[in-house]
Order: sequence, then C-alpha cells, then structure tokens
Amino acid sequence: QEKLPNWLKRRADVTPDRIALEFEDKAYTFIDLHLRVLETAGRLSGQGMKKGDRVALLIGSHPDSVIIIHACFYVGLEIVMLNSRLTNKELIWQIRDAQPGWILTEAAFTLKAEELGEKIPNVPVFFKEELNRLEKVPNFQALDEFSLQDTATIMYTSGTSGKPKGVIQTYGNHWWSAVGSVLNLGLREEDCWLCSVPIFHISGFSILMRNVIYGIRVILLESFKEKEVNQAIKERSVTIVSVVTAMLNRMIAELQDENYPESFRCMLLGGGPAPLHLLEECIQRGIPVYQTYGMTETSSQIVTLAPEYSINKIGSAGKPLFPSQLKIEVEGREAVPGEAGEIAVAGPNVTPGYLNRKEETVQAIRNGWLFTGDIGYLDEEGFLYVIDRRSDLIISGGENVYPAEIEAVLAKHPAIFEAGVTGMEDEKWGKVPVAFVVLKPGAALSEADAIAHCRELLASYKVPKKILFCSELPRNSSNKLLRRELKEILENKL
Ligand code: S0N
Ligand code: AMP
Ligand code: MG
Ligand code: MG
Ligand code: MG
Repeated sequence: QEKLPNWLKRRADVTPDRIALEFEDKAYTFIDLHLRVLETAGRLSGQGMKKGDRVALLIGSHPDSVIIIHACFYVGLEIVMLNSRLTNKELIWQIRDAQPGWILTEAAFTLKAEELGEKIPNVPVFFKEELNRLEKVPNFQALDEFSLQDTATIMYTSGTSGKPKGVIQTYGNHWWSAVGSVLNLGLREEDCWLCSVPIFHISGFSILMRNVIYGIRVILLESFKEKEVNQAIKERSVTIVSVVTAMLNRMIAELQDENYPESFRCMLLGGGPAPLHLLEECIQRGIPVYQTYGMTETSSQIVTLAPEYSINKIGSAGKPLFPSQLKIEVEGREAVPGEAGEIAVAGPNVTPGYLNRKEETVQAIRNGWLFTGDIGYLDEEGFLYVIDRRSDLIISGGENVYPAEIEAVLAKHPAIFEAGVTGMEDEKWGKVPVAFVVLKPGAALSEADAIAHCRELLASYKVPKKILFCSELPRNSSNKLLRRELKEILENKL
C-alpha cells in the first residue's frame, strides 16, 4: 500500500503561514485552513462518519466547501461531487447509484435539498450551516496518511448510453495529476491559481489539490464573471487561470484592448475544443494560452502543450504530461502520424474505473489503456490534435451533453413517438443541442411544450435550443439512428 502524508496537514506543518486561499476580502493561511478542517472533520466524525464511508456534496464555490472537502479527506470519506446545475431528477439518479451515507449541502440549495430528503429518505441531508451545532468527537484524530489507491472522489460523467457513470478518482490519481501538471508548467514561489471553474468538475477540484500539494495561493470565485476574473488577473497577481472556451471568449471581450500583466503566465484552456481563431487572437495579444486535453477520467489534464510550443504547434493539445502516455488506435493497431483514430491514454492519473460498472470499465480500460472515445491524430513529432468528430457528444460551454439522454427524455412525452438529437454550432457555447422529433399519429405538440417538458427533467444546458418536427428519423438498415445525418439535415436547413 503506497501512502503519502495527509496533504493539507503536511502543508500546515511545512508552510503554515503562507496564504492558501483567498475569497472576496478574506484570506486563509494553510494553518488556518488546517485548524478549520480539523474542527469540521471532528463534527463529521461525531455524526458517525468514518473512513471508507461515502458522502455526497452539493456545495458551491467558497471557502467552507474547501474546508468540507479536506475535512472529508481527514476522516477518510469518499466524496461524491454533485453538479449543482442538474435537476433533482438527475441528482437523485446519481445519489441512488452512488449510495452515499449522507448528503452534505448548504442553505443556498435548500429547495433542492429538501426534495432530495423527501425522495431519498434513507440518505440523511445535512446543512453546512448546522455543522457548528453538531457534536464533535472528543480527540478526533485526522488521517495521517492517504493510501494512493483509496477512492478520494467520485464524479459523474454522462456516457453514450445516456446513463451517467461515476468516475472513481483515487488519491493517487489526484497526486499524479498535480505532479504531471507541475512538471510541465513549472512552479514559482509567487504562483497563484485562480479558480472560477466549478469545483464539482475536475477542472476546479484539481486546482484545490494543486493548492495543497504545491503550497500555492488559490483565489476562489463563487461563480465565473469575466470582469471579476480579469480584475483578479490584473490586480491580485494571479499567475495561472483554468478556463473553457466560452469563458475565454467572454474574458477577451471584456478585456477590450487592455493587456494582462507580465506576471500572468498561463491561461490553461481545456474541457472542449479550442477554436483556432481564438488561439490566434490570444497569441496576437500576448495572452499565454496553453491548450490542454483531459477529462474526468484522467483527473484533469493528461496532454498539455508545453510553453515553448504554443506558437509553432498552435491548435495542438500537446504531448502527454511526464507521468502519462498517449497513443492513437485504428482498428486495433497504432495509427501512423497524421492518421486519425481513437485517443487512448495511460498513466497514474487515469481512473481505475467506473463505480458499479464492471462491464463499462472493462470496455473502456484495456491492457492499462483508457480508450477515450475521442478522435485525434499525432503529427510527425508526436503532438496531439483532437478532432471534434464525435456525433454522440455535444460540449456546451464545457458541460457535456449526450444526445441519448435528451432523446430518452423526449421519448417519455406522451405525444412523442421518437426523437433524435444532434449538436449545432453556437457562438456563445461552442455547441448546443437541437432535437428532431417525430410525433405519434394524430398527436399535437408545440415546440414550447416540448422544451418545457425537457426543462423539468434536464439541467438547462441540456435543453434543446430548437425542436424540429419531422415525419421520420434517418436510420440505417439495422434501425440505428444516424446522428451524423441529422447534422447534415440541420446544416441544410439553416
Ligand atoms: C461557461 C460558464 C461559466 C457559464 O456559466 P454562467 O455564465 O455563470 O451561467 P449562469 O449565470 O449560471 O446561467 C445563465 C444561463 O446560462 C445557462 N448556462 C450556463 N452554463 C451553460 C453551458 N455550459 N451551456 C449552456 N448553457 C449554459 C444557464 O443554464 C442559464 O440558462 P437558463 O437561464 O436558461 O437556465 C459555465 O457553464 C461553466 O462554468 N462552464 C465550465 C464548466 C467546466 O469547468 N467544464 C470542464 C469539465 N471538464 C473537466 O473538468 C476536464 C477538463 C479539465 O480538467 C480542465 C478544463 C479546463 C481547464 C483546465 C482543465 C484541467 O485539465 O486542469
Ligand atoms: P469531461 O468528461 O467533462 O471531463 O470532458 C472531457 C471531454 O472533453 C473529452 O473526452 C473531450 O471530448 C473533450 N475535450 C477535453 N479537452 C479537449 C480539447 N483540448 N480539445 C477537444 N476536446 C477536448
Ligand atoms: Mg466524459
Ligand atoms: Mg452567472
Ligand atoms: Mg466536459
């Protein structure tokens, strides 16, 4: 069993007085954070939570959440990070699948949480605001060590089938992800990572891990606001920011003709396609953009373009981070340079698998390689280019939308016979879902009613932006829906 000392606890020992976290006008040193975490962990423990138990967190981006996350680590709890953009229908599905012993949330989500409590009565709901009133375990002992193969977090990611899967992320996955990142980007004493991506995604959560592993300052924003982000970069000595394309577009527009200070050294751009014109604009304006490729299954970045190649290899997601490996497979063989195929990755940051999904795990991870389902090619020098070619995945503003999930929801409507969903280019979000709907004979349904039906069951970023009624869907001889053809029909219509 490979072990490492408890990260925050070690940080509080080695660099206690460094600023760990800033939020609005508050700042916390590592020792502050540690003491608060210890207190919270004692109270969680007082509720009977113990090592190996599982807790689901429905929490926003603020210091209390950071404290709760580390408190769970101090107790040894497995954390299920819930995406607060989801509807309760979607959350309930995930909670039933993950079977946590508790849900820990906050007053901001009271409405949501009360319904969860009613619908899943066997999982008690706690509010963080009430934690202080809970009994503490006397002499609570925080874990001194983390076992690298233990599960730290579980994050749900949708799949081609439309049913979300819980991705298991171990302590080792988070550790090696942080190490891989820093071996590429380097570490400077003055580094400060701004977190305005959600902490329920690995994009944000990984920043909290780098925070304690590197001992750097993190500025946390409650939500993404381009003005606030730009201001923080300009006035608060931020050196690194993680963004998705939709954020970067808004930041550049807000920046107008101003520039970021010299000290700002990395705009880490991931979570979906990086349009070439955006990369070019950044280079022109001297914005140090680094494209990265990564996913929940790899605990964030696994391929990142090194700084010295940002101009020569523009458009590339780069090379695998030092501890990881990358290959392209075509029909069971490795592709030649320039040949597109499925991207497969391996390394200590890659998930051991999906929770409760043996079969899907065995299908995805073969001989130690995770087959991502993404299509890409390597150039002669081994740089990865991701091609946006999957018809079953729509990435809208960094959120994944799977057509099958929307199709299933539409098909539940009594007037709908069947539905097919595809992605449409969108200036703001990159891509948005559009649905083709076939009504039952004699049935009537308006676009607005179909959309209202979706809104009830789906997070709003998954709701189709348009519903096109038609008499049949394109299918092949074995009756499989041809989403690629939907895309063509759509392009001809618009
Ligand atoms: C882009 C964001 C910030 C937009 O949210 P915003 O502006 O705050 O919207 P709201 O005020 O909440 O809502 C207003 C309306 O907009 C709708 N809406 C919100 N988001 C979306 C969306 N994505 N698509 C479509 N519509 C959206 C709301 O629903 C609302 O509409 P109505 O009024 O109709 O309800 C926000 O979407 C955001 O934070 N996106 C980023 C999410 C993210 O982080 N994704 C990455 C996931 N992938 C990974 O984590 C792996 C990759 C990775 O780790 C990584 C990624 C990036 C950088 C670095 C890394 C790394 O490897 O380290
Ligand atoms: P998630 O499941 O939310 O972690 O999203 C990961 C997915 O985002 C990947 O499987 C890719 O489809 C997509 N993605 C991530 N980085 C890139 C990139 N640099 N270029 C294109 N697509 C990307
Ligand atoms: Mg995914
Ligand atoms: Mg907002
Ligand atoms: Mg995504």
